[in-house]
Amino acid sequence: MESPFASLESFVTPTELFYIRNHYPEPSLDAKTWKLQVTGAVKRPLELSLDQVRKLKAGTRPLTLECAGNGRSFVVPKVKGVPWGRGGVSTAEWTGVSLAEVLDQAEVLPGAVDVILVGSDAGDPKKDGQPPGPVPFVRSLPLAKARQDEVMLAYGMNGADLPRSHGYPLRAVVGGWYGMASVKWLKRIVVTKKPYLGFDQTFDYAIWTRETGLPDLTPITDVAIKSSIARPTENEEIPAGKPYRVRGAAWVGNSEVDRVEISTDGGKTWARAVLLGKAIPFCWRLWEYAWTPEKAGHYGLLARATDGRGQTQPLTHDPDRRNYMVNFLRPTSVIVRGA
Ligand SMILES: Nc1nc2c(c(=O)[nH]1)N[C@H]1C(S)=C(S)[C@@H](COP(=O)(O)O)O[C@H]1N2
Ligand SMILES: [Mo]
Repeated sequence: MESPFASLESFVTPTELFYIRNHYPEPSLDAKTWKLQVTGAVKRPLELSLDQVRKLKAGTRPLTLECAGNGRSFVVPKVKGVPWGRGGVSTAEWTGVSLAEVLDQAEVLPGAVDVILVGSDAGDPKKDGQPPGPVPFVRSLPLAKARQDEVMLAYGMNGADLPRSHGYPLRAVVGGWYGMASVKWLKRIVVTKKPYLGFDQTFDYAIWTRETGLPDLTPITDVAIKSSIARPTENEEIPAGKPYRVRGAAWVGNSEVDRVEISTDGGKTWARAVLLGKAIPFCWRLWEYAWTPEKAGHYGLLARATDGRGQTQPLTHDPDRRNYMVNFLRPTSVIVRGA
């Protein structure tokens, strides 16, 4: 389910409007009997009830999640997968413990490299390369990322218990990474001494990189810099000669949004949008731009974000990214009507 990106008004997405991406039927878990197991390369394997998780050092912070397929329907030529428009991105206030805290409780052994997050859901992905039998939804993080404070195990969302569709009773929220790493309905954490190569980070949710010049299959991790226009919407009609509030959001994984620029002439000239509020790590930044179109006609509006490292959005979709990480500049068509 997409979030209605066009109605984006607030920094925090109301829970009922937060996008939902499920691969398999939602498991219905009973918090009274549910347990989180922590096993593998740890000194003290754990089995924690929800109450025990809640007793660990808690925190609340906002984090933005974007599905790796967000914007996929804009890719030309068409690619396979859920045809997301703009609404595969949302922000919530998450309450829970840091994954680092749980790993510390279990005492990770020397030589550990990967932390596997196992969901309670499983099914038939109907994709090439899948292992036989029901495939569980699983994703691993390298130990270094798992220990960052933006990686949480959350039981609360926007001040209430996590709803079932968002992973009740406990989910991972991996700030800065695309949504596939934020495993919902978490049941087991396995620490390993060799990198995990599960279906959801090899056949699925992987791209081609070419650091050596050779195509090298690489699990998707950090969110690429992106700006998205909420208003005007595609083919919206607006009057000439009056100020119009162009608005949207911009976000990036492992950096911060430095600036957002708007072009109303197909990229010939650019003007700075105003970044609203303050920068919050691993969260989107809302922006707006006052535009007074003088002449009637058809316009293509572009919003381009640049991050703190100078990375900006590409002009076209890189086929090495397959059907993921869609952040190329794509104009929103606007019809300006004369007075
Ligand atoms: N167990 C489990 N976790 C999951 C998924 C899933 O299907 N099963 N989908 C992932 C994907 S691809 C995304 S984008 C996010 C979406 O989280 P949301 O549904 O709370 O927005 O959850 C991730 N975690
Ligand atoms: Mo996703």
